[in-house]
Amino acid sequence: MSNQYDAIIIGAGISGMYQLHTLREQGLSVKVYEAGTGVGGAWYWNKYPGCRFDSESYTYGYSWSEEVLQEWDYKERFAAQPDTERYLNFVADKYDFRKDIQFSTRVTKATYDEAAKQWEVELDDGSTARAETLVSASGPLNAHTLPRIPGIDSFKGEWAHTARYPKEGFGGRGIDQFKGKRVGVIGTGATGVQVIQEVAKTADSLTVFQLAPEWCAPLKNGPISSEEMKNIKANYKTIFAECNETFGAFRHKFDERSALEVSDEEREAFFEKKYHESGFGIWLGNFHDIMTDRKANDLITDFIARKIRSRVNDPKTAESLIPKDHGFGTRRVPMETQYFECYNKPNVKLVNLKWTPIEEIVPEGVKCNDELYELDIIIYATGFDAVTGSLKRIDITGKDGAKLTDKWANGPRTLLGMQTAGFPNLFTLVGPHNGATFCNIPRCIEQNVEWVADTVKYMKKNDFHSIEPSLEAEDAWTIHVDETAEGTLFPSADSWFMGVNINDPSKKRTFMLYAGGQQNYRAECDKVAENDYAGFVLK
Ligand code: NA7
Repeated sequence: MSNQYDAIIIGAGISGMYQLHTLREQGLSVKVYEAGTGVGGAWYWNKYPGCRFDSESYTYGYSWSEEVLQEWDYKERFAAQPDTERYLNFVADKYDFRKDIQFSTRVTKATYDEAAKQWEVELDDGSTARAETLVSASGPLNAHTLPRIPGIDSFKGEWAHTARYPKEGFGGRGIDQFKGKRVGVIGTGATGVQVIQEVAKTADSLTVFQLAPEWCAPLKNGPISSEEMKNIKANYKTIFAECNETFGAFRHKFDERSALEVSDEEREAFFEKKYHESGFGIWLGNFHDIMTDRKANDLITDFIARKIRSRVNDPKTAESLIPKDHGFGTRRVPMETQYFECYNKPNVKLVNLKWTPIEEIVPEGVKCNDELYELDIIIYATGFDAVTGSLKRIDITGKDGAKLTDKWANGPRTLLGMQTAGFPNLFTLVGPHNGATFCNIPRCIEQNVEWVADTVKYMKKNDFHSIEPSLEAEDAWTIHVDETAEGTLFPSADSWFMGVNINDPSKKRTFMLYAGGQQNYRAECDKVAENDYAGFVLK
């Protein structure tokens, strides 16, 4: 059979490309199937204006290639999407990844053949392929969701979800795409915030439809000088080693002091300093207990609320922009650049959907219960079926005809977020309950990929052809994951961290990530491997 490989990888993003590299290095035959026409995953699909990192650029790239580290220059502290897509293409070219990637091909079905100990995947062109090892590298934020609002298709203007945004902008108009246009943006998460800031610059009018505000904080982007870049290149080893030691694999490290033990003046000065630093420092470099202690969290929450009030001229609009139902950092913190100041511009209007919900999309625009907003363009920044969505969209059948969607109907169950019992040889990179889900993602992707590569090597060396978690070990990990969440304030907020998606009410509210710290997760994975894959059943 010609479509027979040692390993099949689903997705050619950051994780899929590196997994291809590591398995190919072992002399295995590997095939990657990718739905897009190019490499990059999230950085291929999310072409909306304003899309950029919230991670420091130089901490985001691959660390495994000294050549790439030395050859690639970051121009901005937080690189924009086109740069990152270029970077990933540069790596793909350098390592000749494309020869093993089949583009414009979606895996629709994956079935485990227990007798042959092989996965058979079905592709959207009707063909099939088989391999002993199946690696899902399909990304935690890939299955985008449109709102459940009637009439989306009836709109006679231009529209797109941010994750399927037209490459050259609407109508191929590039930077002029919003000139003279009435634009509506629905959704104000990390993506909505980035897109709103850009559209506000040139649109004739921008109407923002906000269901729930977020606790946004300044990104403080800026150029990286050639001198700085030289310095970064000389210090990559230290930089990555530092990242590997912290909770989220950023250079930001929680302050060892409690927010409650310092004086009011000291605390205010510290918050102020963090607010003006670049990146996630205000969140992940703050007092250690802002994410675990309600009282400590109230203090930073109050600080950020005061900042929003000071930046928005109209007090009623400011109140609409201040979250009332969750504390700072309990949902993903969007990083912004003059976001709140957008609402001081005469061409920008905020519609609070809590007061005036959308009834339907009509040919002319968005109809709320009090008013019809006539629009030329609608941008849906309404997020994703996070973490499990891209796996759910593949019809995955394991041993004894068991469906993955049935197994995870009440929430994911995994061991290390890498595998789930009953689905041997299926590895889920950045899967649910995996340390890579709350992480400066490429740092943890590398850990995930290397762990899988080492596991495959171990199996080959010991002549094993099947690996899956024991049910006991899987139960213990699932309990442990929930305990990591209970130690934080994450469960106090509805968010995609908690599996909440108002556009998919069937999704169970349950913790989807791993909140024990990536450095501890890394240690757990190492321990399991060192103990001959304790908790896994090898045959
Ligand atoms: P998010 O963070 O899931 O945000 C989606 C936004 O869209 C959020 O404000 C939602 O409000 C809003 N939304 C969702 N459905 C609707 C409907 N039906 N009507 C109005 N508004 C809606 O996705 P992002 O793309 O911003 O970010 C995802 C991650 O990508 C981000 O965390 C980064 O890590 C990268 P809600 O919050 O549900 O009240």
